[in-house]
Amino acid sequence: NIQLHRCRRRKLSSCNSIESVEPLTSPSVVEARVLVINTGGTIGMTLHDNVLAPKANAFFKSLRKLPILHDELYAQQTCLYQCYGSENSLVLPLSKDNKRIVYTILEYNPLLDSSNMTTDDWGIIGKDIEKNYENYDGFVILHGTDTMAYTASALSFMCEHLGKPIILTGSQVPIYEMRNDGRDNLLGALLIAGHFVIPEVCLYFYNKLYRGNRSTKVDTGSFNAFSSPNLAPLASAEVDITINWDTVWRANTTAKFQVNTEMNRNVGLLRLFPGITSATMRAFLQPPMEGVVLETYGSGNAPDNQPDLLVELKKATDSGVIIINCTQCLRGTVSASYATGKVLMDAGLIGGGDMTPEAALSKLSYVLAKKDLSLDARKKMMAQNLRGEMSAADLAGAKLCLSDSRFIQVIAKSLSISCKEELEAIRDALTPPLACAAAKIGDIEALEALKEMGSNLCLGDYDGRTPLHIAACEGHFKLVQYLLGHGATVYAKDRYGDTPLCNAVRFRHREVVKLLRKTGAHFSRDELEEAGTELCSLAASGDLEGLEIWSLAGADLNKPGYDGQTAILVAQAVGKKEVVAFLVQLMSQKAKTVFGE
Ligand code: ASN
Repeated sequence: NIQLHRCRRRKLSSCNSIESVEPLTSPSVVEARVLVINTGGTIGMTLHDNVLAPKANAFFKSLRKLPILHDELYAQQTCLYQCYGSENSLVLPLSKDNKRIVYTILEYNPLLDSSNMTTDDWGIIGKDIEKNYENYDGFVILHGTDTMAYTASALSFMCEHLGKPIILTGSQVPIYEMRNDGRDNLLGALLIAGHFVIPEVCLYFYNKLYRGNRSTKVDTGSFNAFSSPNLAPLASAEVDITINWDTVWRANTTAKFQVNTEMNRNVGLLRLFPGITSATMRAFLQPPMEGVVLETYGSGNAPDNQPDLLVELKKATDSGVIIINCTQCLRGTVSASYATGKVLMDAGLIGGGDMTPEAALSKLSYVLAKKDLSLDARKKMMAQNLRGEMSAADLAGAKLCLSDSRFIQVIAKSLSISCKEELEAIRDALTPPLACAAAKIGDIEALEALKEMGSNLCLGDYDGRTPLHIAACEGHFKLVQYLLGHGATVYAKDRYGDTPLCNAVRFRHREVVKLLRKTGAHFSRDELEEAGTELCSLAASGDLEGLEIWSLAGADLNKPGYDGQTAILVAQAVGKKEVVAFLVQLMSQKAKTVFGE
């Protein structure tokens, strides 16, 4: 078992005394890594002079003493501190799915009450995620609740082509108090980030996982402080954690993850109120204002009997200010169904659909920072659904109904099933293995038919192997491309901890390896560590093709094996001159690409 080997290797290589290593409790334990970025918020606050304020350097020490958030025995057995000691790492108790979540805490200085957060702080979080992206399976951001929905929305736009979960959480009561919601919130966020490849910026609070740019703070005094009024939660943590996979947003691209921290600060939120004067409106829309979210009444309405107000709006849009029409109501969408709504469209406002004001504002800030786009292109972008922040226009009728599928109909009939929920249950049980079978033979049409039925092509079979794993094994380049274009994730791990990239390398499909790498696939820290031994053995046997594939997959050709020898030294020792020459050539090619970038 590869994972067992990995765990053992970490134990043996990192402990000073091998005798001190106790046997592993279970050979099938898989470790996931999560980076926790602690930005501040109530979760880590204590009382000073009768008011709550963040307390520095206390969080890690306090979690270390909490058995539900840290298993000290496992940490000792696996020499966790020797491996990651300097990084403030902890490990959760074994999960129901036999996983260990090792998490590392990166604490910001100073810790902030989220009321003090600015656009710059969003950029710092984004850059830290980008820097650490390849070393972790998921990210948890501890954050104050007051502006959490703004940060979640902003990060959802800043993080382009995201493939891993980023989950913001915090609490209403500090984790240091006896009765608090911080422990549950942190635990739930860690479990979801470590177990599920949900490629979204999310917000986890009070047993629910929300899409970050759909959420809003609705309660100052309840543990149930957040709501996602226009989109059902992505997951609920009840007796079991249930993911609503049909709702999960997917990037559908073969582009690599990147963080774009350029944000335009000349944006604002204005809430209409009865009696607002044109002077107030004019003052608000003055330069340097470039983008405004106007919070209107009901389904996007404003007074149509105050022409001076509408004149101010029209003047601003004519001069290039983008104004988005969002509703003041907690739930629902704007539509031009009233005369009082139509006047705003005539004044050049763009309908914000069912976006939250937080999402609309951060989207404006992100879109307005795209200096190379024309005003029209920016306006168009504002009306588009970029990250699942707004519901698509009514697609009713465009999507094939589940019961339209002949195949599902036949099965439903033979099992005497007719209701929607049972049909969906059958679909969800049957389609993952069918999709894997289609991937095996490279049948894109079959996958398309499954997709039309509403199947999720990212789900794995009984071994957690997804269609992308299978296509990567078989080297079906076109199919890999199709799957990546339809939301498949390169970060899916099967029960052995293997990703599609590991599979493509193993079966030596050069082009597939290149495509997966282009999409952002990478070896884990452990796999990169172990690559040295594999490279030495390939060098010893003169396997040039193998060496090339490992190099393409991102392995460092200078990485020493378990005995400190590198592939080139091994090749020299066994007299394989052609291998030495080949390795030298590969290394110089790699150096050129690095410098060329
Ligand atoms: N004022 C706090 C903050 O946003 C509120 C909280 O975290 N519950 O930082």
